[in-house]
Amino acid sequence: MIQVVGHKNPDSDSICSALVATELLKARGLEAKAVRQGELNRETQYILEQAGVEAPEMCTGVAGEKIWLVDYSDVAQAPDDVNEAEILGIVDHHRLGDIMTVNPLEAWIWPVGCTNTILFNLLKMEQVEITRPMAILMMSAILSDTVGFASPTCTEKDKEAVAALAEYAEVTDLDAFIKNLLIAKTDIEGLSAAQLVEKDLKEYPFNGRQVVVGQIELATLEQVEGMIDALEADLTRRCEEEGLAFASVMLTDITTAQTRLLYKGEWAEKLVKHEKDGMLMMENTLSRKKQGWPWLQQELA
Ligand SMILES: [Mn+2]
Repeated sequence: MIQVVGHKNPDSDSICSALVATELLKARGLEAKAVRQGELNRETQYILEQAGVEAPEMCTGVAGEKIWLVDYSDVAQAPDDVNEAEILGIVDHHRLGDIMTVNPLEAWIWPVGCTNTILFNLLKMEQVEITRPMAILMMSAILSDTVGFASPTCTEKDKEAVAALAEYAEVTDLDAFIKNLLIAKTDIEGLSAAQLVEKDLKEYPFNGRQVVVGQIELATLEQVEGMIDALEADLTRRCEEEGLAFASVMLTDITTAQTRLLYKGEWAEKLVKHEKDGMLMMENTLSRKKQGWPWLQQELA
């Protein structure tokens, strides 16, 4: 049995790509199951409901198992016992991480907007039947990762995939489909500061230390207006408890591509010069991968 496992703190792409990659492996005649490393966010719950698909089961460890990784290739985002697993495959659209394998593996790493775009192309290439639920999973994940095609990570391949998948999914009004998805994506009602920071938090090793960069996608920055102090306090707490050199969270208005960065830690002083009126605003910044994190690496170096 091959376990297909997305990254820690799973987003919609990570969950949907685990489910779809499992179908690809099954179509090859292999036994496979999708697993997840954490709770589903609201957007993912909404997508699974639309598709009528069960969530992957919780991953309880991969030691001694054969696994595929989807949507990452970093040890920090893998199950803690990944070094005791046999990695057979990777499907990803991030920079190449630090995973090592013992045996040759199948790796599909493309610079596109979403792991599901790669999977869609693999399914086509291998002439695997694309069911309506699979199509909904894939197109939702692509629209989520590319923020409805607005992200600079979006490529022609992502657009082509969604256009084709909309037919399999029998979606006739794509604008309404995107709107409903983005409403689910930006729903943060009732979440605590700690839950918000945790929502989409990624850890990176950098210059011998650990840093974290979270992102909260919003319909307007006003959604978190009353929570700035609590969010900053949570970043400070994480630095103290986990020995991080830097903890940050991007507050991104996905309708205007304006991002406010909250940040704490020993290295925070390196960024103060970019503040205006006590705020660090990143204009035209939607993507952590292509914009936020590359800029931070340059500033923190
Ligand atoms: Mn992704």
